[in-house]
Amino acid sequence: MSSIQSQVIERLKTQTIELPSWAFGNSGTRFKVFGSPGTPRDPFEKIADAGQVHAYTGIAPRVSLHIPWDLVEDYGKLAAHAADQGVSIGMINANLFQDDDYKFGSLTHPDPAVRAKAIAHHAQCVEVMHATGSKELKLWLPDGINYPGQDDLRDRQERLAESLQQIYALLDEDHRLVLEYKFFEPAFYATDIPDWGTSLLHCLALGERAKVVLDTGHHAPGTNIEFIVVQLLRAGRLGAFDFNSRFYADDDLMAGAADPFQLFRIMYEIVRADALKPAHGPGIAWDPAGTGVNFMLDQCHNVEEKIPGQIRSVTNVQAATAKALLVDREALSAAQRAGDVLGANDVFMDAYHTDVRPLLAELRESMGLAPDPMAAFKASGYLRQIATDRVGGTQAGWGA
Ligand code: PSV
Ligand code: MN
Repeated sequence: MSSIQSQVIERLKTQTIELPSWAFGNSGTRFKVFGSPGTPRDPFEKIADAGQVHAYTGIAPRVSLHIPWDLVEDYGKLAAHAADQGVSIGMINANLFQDDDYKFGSLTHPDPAVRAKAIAHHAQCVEVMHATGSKELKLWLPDGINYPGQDDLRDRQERLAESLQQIYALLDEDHRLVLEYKFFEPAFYATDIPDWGTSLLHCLALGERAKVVLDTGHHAPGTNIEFIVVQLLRAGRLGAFDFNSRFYADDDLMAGAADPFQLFRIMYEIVRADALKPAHGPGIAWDPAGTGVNFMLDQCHNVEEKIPGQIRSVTNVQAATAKALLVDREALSAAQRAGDVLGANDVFMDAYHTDVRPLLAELRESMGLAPDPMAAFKASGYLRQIATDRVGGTQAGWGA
């Protein structure tokens, strides 16, 4: 093993990826949601499944909750259960997209009573943060309009700014607000936070504990996402990723499945900016105003097995990171300075074409893990066990 490879292994040991609780429930398209044997019936079972992903990959120690999908009576009990499973509660995601009152918007709604209701929902999320020790509140709005003239574009921005200020004021000093953007859907003509620029402007107006969330599926085809990563890192405002893959729109497929090269290019910019160090973790001082990024997955497993789907996504992000760390930065910058276009591209592509599987196996063995997490999980019998144990009740799904 070369000294570069050993350095890469040491860097990879510090990486963490946060899992979405909803990845473990059933999901689908507007055509059909398929059930599957062993699907969790409640947040406790979702967290148990997330614990398996961490147990086999060693780098997925947090689970993000979505409220009200993950409503429970006693969040102290849920946090203690998470600790028993070897994980902790990560971000709290607000839900502004499944209530009849939000037909014409939530934080941008023309009716102040509806806006007040949407703001109050965030107060409920902050209570969950207090009970679970979560430090990050994540917002994504479905708000927008379908027809020109349907509502006033500028007024909607003013209402949004005012609502966001009220939500920001609900947070403690050690809390962070992260604001996600999406270019379309469910609104089609104009979305109220369609892009990183709009999200960033609102975050800048709020204060230094407000950061942007970049969901890789929320861009038009062909968008250079790594360029956005560069800009947000320069501004110190990249709060989190929602990693997933897309072929067409917001497909929410496994990260790195559709375009592993794009994932590599994104992770290269992270490594280039020295932003791999996780925002949270043992020995890391949490700084809500700091530049730490939360690397999260936001995915749905509609036809594939869910726990293996999460394991595959985590290891895909890890493999892309390993390749990004292998880029010979000195050789790259020498070629760039010399104007050696193909030479620079070669250095970059060399790292991408490296087979990092042996290095990752070595990393896992050094962490006391099986070299092949997927094979080890499948051999464990957990899937058979949950299919036998979780009989009766209602399987959790998109919306519960
Ligand atoms: C919206 O499409 C989104 O990406 C947001 O992050 C939501 O909270 C999540 O999906 C829920 O599936
Ligand atoms: Mn998302």
